[in-house]
Amino acid sequence: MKNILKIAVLGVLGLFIQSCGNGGSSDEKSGAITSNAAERVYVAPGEHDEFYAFLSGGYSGNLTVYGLPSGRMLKEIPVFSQFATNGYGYSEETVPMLNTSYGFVPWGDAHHPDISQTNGELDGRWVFINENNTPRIARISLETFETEEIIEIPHSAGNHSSSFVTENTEYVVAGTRFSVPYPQKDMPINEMKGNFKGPLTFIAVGDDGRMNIDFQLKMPGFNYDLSHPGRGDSHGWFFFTTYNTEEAHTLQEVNASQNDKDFIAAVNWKKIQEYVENGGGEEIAAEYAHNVFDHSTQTATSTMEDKVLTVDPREVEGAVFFMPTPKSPHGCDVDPSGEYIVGNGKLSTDLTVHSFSKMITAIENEDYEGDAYGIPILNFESTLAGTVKEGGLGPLHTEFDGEGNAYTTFFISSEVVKWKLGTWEVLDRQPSYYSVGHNMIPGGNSRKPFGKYMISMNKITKDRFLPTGPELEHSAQLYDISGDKMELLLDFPTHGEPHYAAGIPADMIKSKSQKIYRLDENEHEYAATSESETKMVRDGNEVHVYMTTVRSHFSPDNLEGIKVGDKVFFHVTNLEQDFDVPHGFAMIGANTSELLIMPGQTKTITWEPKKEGVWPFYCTDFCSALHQEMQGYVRVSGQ
Ligand code: CUK
Ligand code: CUA
Repeated sequence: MKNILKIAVLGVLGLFIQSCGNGGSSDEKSGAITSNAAERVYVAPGEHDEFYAFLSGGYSGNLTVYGLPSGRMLKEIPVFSQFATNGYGYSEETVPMLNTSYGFVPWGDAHHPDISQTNGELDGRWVFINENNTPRIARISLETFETEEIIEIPHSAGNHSSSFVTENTEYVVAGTRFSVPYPQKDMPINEMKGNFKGPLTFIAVGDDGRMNIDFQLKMPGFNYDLSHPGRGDSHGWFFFTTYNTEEAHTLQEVNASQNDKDFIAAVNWKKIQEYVENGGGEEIAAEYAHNVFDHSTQTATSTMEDKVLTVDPREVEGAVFFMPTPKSPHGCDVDPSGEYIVGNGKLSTDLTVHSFSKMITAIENEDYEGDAYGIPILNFESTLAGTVKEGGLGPLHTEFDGEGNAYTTFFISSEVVKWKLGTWEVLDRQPSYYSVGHNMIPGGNSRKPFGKYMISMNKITKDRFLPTGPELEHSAQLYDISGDKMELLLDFPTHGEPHYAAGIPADMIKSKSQKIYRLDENEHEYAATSESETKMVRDGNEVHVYMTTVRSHFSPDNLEGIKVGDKVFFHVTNLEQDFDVPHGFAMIGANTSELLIMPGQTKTITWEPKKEGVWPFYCTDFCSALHQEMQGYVRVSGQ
């Protein structure tokens, strides 16, 4: 019976996807646009947006920065992928950022950005973001808008229920989506049940932002999909949605969802922290890279770590509980008060909301319905705060406006539904174009949401923009949520596949944004901080060129004495100290990218000349009226 229902749901999904491209009348297609929508998203030339929005780039591996309400893209920040625009992941300084225990991995799948918090409110210091494929967490500075640190997550696979932070950024958390042998080993796949684990990793964040893995919780072999921190009274807890609690080794529809309910795992991390501080846990071997970008030397270093502390949740009493939650929950969202934990059961029409205070009472009363995994399973009714009925079909994610309302996305019925916390009554629903994944309200995952705007990040674009062949950018939509009803104001294209996003008032960052690197603070090993320091140094077949660039010449600009078979390092320092005057450097036939060197910065690219001759290089960024004069030659002689 249950499987028939499920097939029906999937049937609806299939029909929906077929129908959404067929358009209908253009009125239906555009949705109800408010008459003065244009004015409300218009940011006059020279004016600035009110909010920054950081959208994950999905399979682009990066993070894109937009202004709201205009929807203008301001920047793409390279994180997990090589980025030819500025040489990230190509330049010698940044190659170590992409080092992993699997070697150099030049690509990633970025899902969930989260801004650092103090007392549960956004503090604008850093954005964290997870890499799903080769498990990693990155930290991006909101002063320089550059990736400062990447830590690999050992023994994890599909780092998806990440990278959310606790109320004072004590931890950034990384949960595994795929359960795996723990530690990895060669074994039959169909013996997975009971033998695979789903490690949840708690990474401590220092005052300077530096990340270090504190402990890894060895959870049963479920899929851990998403997570949210507790806040307010529930600070000290972390909540994770799970699916495939059957531990089926094939997730073909029927196998994976036999259980009517999976769980939200409630983890009392303070208790585990205490346990670990008192010597609890077991150190096990773990190979993982920890990559840090140093701003004074402007160079990244990669260190390979070799162990991790693992904690068996069954050994720490009162640390982990399961709350049964229907229909393979996806998003796990905690409201600003910390009282409500929303499980978005993606194969359901209803939303299940748990109560934190009821959970505590249930734990005190030992109101359990089982402990099949050695972990207490709380009675479903005992933690249930309420159910949002007829929300829609296929709920995925929920955000909050700080006014007692929640906004849930429904993928299958392609809409955003506004409902009231406490009464569970549906207040409004607006279609999305089409099939929305996450939504985001600035501060919507904190104690203090800023409200005003919500964006939906949609999985299917179809007819929203001019056709650009088979491949389209995903569409995002901006809604005004300041009134009773959500008002659709704007469509805008995004980059890659944005999953989640994080938004923050521009004022909280703008004043802190660092504008240039100071030349007198440049401690790069190969910097030439004036033209008098430029030189060419040979060491065997390696040649180091200490080069400077300033409007409108390179120094030195002509190089001789280089041979076929040499490896040439161009260390280029930009002597400019004016804001927004970069220079570029590109070498004919180089099998890396160009460099984009910001004022005061030094960057390095290598070149291995293959052919004799006289070969040009030039500046790629149109930097002055004499930009076209910024060029030079390298004479390459035979061996
Ligand atoms: S997931 Cu993409 S729509 Cu990675 Cu947060 Cu739900
Ligand atoms: Cu320097 Cu163009």
